[in-house]
Amino acid sequence: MVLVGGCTETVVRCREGYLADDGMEGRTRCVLADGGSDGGSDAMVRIDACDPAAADLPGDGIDSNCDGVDGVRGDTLFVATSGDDMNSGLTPEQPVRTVSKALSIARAGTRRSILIAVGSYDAVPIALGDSGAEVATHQLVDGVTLSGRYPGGSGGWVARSSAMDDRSLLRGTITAAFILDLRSAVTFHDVDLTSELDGMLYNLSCFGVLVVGSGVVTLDRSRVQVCAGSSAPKELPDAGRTRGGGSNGAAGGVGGFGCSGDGNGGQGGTDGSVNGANGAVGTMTALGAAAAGGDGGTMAQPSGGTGATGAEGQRGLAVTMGEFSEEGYLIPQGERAGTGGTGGGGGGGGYGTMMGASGVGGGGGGGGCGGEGGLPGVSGGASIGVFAWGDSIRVILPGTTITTAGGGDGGPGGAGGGGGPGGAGGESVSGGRGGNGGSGGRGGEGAPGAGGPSFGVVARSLDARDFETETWRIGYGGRSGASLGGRGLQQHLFRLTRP
Ligand SMILES: [Ca+2]
Repeated sequence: MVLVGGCTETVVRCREGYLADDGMEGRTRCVLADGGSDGGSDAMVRIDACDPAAADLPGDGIDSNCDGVDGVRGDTLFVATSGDDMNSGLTPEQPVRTVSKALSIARAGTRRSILIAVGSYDAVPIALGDSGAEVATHQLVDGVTLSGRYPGGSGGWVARSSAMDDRSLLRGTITAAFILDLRSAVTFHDVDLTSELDGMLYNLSCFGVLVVGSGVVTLDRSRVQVCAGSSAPKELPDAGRTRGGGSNGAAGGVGGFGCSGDGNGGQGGTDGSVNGANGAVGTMTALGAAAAGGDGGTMAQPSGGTGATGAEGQRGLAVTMGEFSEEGYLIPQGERAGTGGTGGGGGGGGYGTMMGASGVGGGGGGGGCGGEGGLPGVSGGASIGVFAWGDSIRVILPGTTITTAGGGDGGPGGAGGGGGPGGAGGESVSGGRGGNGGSGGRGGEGAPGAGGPSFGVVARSLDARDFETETWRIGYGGRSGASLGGRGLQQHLFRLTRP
């Protein structure tokens, strides 16, 4: 068997320019043809040689232990687009078709190196969470190393393809790859990860790699491309409801009831010495004072006054960015807006004498209820390259490119409901008519949704030395749902703080 890299356990063949040499502890190795006197460093000699007893880590494109694969063959699972998930995955001749299958074999066994031939690999859907909803994402295994860009087949499993456009791409929905129980490490060499999202969905964030636990996450010469967080739906939230009106004042007598005991209409004047009562005030809101009740009528001015319109309800408090948890980004929701104030009660009509008759003034109408506050707008989802949740997760990105499509846009809040009408003032045959109650105030406008953030790496521990050679292409944060609101955050690194 002739192997790429130069030698096997029994037959030594060296690359052009190198010679076999039995000089080292009886083992054959390949050295430069000039005898190594001046032709190269010892490091170069070692690179071209292999030694069955050597340690052989996968992912460096070198078969150090002469077993024909990058890494240790007995610890390796093989994935190729020419493979089949009915295969064992245990030999180069029996590759599986999906990285998902290789990960499930790794989970059930002891092999921790997955070699992936050039090609695209869609995640097989798995059930997640209590709902059992299926999501196409790669569930990683603690300790696993995934290495890509091998030609596979007759091209072998040691040297990488020489064409940089030959990639090994793992595709997932929402999240390309995740692990919830990291204890040691997960490592990617020359593996690209892409997450995709159906634009019709909302309340979702996108991740390249999501990790929970502790340990080291390494993305070496990889490209991570993350979908945009979801934007708010096009439809506005429903407007707040209009609530009830005040009751009418009685003919010649008592005032009508306002909303929930506020803004009651005034009692009509009962004799010449008692004027109609003023209507009661409505309720105040954070945006306005309580609506005044109408003045009670008098003998001289028999009609009761109209109650004032209730104050507008408080606008919903705008949200900025959501919190993080081990589930990722918690998309925030603003508070519901405040209810409008109750209208003022109408004043009671004055006592009157007309055409020789006398009469009690009509009762004032009750104030109408304020309208219901508007619903908050939906916030945009986040777009995050690598999300690491845990006190001691180190993220290392040598030569890796992180691209995020950007945060989702927030939507506007719903309109407040209109105020209920005030009750009509009561009539009086001989006295003054009661004043109408004031209508309730409009409910407040719902809070706008926040624009989603766009981050390259989110982690508690961020050491700048871990991110020296990366390329960042970080999309914008999403727009706020407020008409003049800003965007969500857009940063390479975002440090989680302790809750
Ligand atoms: Ca090897």
